[in-house]
Amino acid sequence: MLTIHSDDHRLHHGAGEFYRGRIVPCFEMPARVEQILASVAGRGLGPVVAPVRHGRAPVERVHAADYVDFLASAWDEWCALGEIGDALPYAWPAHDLRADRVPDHIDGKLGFYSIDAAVPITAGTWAAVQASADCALTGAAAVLGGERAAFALCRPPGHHAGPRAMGGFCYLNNAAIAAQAMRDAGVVKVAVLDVDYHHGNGTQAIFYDRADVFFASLHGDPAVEYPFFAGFADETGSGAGQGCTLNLPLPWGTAAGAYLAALDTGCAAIAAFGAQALVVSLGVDTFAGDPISHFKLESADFTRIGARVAALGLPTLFVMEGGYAVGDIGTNVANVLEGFVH
Ligand code: Q9C
Ligand code: ZN
Repeated sequence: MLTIHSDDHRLHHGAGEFYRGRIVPCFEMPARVEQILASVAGRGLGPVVAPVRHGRAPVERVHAADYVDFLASAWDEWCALGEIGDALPYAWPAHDLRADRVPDHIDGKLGFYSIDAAVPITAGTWAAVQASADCALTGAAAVLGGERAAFALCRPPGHHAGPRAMGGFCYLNNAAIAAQAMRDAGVVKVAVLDVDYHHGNGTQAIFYDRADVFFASLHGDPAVEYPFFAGFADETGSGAGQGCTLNLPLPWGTAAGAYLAALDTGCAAIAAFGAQALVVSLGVDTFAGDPISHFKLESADFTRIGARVAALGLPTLFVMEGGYAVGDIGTNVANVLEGFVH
């Protein structure tokens, strides 16, 4: 299987995030990708290639232009204030506040264009974010060109990023950008299967009212888990997209038995939808050893996930999302890919 990877991910390296009342080192760190790359090479999973630059047009098919402008200029606006730390949001237009105008000040813009504070912007963030989207787009092109499957080793991840907001370590929604590129290349029905531990609120929002892209997600129950405000079972799509969103929230402590049963439900829905291509938002933060998550999958279970996805028989693009047990992340990701191939 082809892997698409760019060293530019290293340009994004946030210093810290809020965790239980303290600022701790970011869980979403460059070492994650280095570990995955080592495992992909060690298992002999196939060639690793650099992404092709695709520019802003395919990005703006799913994100608002003013949001992309914000991401591109945020670091310079932040530095113009003489700041030295990472740019971080701290004020949001929640509930009865004014969400109908974009603030002039960068501190206001950071809140306007985000859903939480887990999105540090550093000097190299925009370059890394673009390279990450290019990995997904290059992977989509490979699958469209006839490859059975490809693995976009994206970092930073993307599935929490909505049409006009960053959040949860995500800036551009790599999986959604890839799915839209498949649609624009003529694939009539595309499915996104999100197996990250967290609900893919951004991907859901992007496709919520559409009948051409099916979104299925298995995740920690948002009643007790980030992102808290999306991912409930009663969110099933709207308008033409009614019935094209499937949320399968699962309780803390979910292990392989219940997880794989839910995965079967998700895969059956994708088959029934009649998808002709598949994008998998591949998070491995469902692992028992993940430091910020509460499922109980073991490394061997990831091989079974890959095998079940392969059984759909669809041209498949894997897009890297979360997973924060850095010592095991390579094994777990390579197990999914190996389970798919074998
Ligand atoms: N500070 C992905 O897995 N909340 N994002 C972290 C600890 C945000 C996870 C709480 C979790 C975002 C792509
Ligand atoms: Zn996650």
